[in-house]
Amino acid sequence: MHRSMWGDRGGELDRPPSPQPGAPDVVVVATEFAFEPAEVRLRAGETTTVVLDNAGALIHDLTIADLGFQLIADPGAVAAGSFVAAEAGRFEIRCSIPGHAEAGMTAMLIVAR
Ligand SMILES: [Cu+2]
Repeated sequence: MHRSMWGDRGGELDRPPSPQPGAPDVVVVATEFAFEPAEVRLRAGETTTVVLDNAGALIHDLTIADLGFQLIADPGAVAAGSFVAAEAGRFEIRCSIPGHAEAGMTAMLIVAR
């Protein structure tokens, strides 16, 4: 599957991964400059749908680089996508818009067995 992780923000953005019906939802709210909750817990091997709710005034994304996962939401918009974290571990969640992670837009994904 082709998906640009750090693509050209001025151009057309690629579609996020499709949500899988019936998968549990984790809602993460983005504001300037934080994710709420700051800790997301999942089970390894389960399909999970992550919903990014952008409650801020700027475009934000939710990027889990280690899992090749990214959602992008315009201000006031919601984006959703599903993935399976095959392995247990801790994975950094960041907003990849320049300066946002440094300003506090980071969170932790904790995948348990
Ligand atoms: Cu951001």
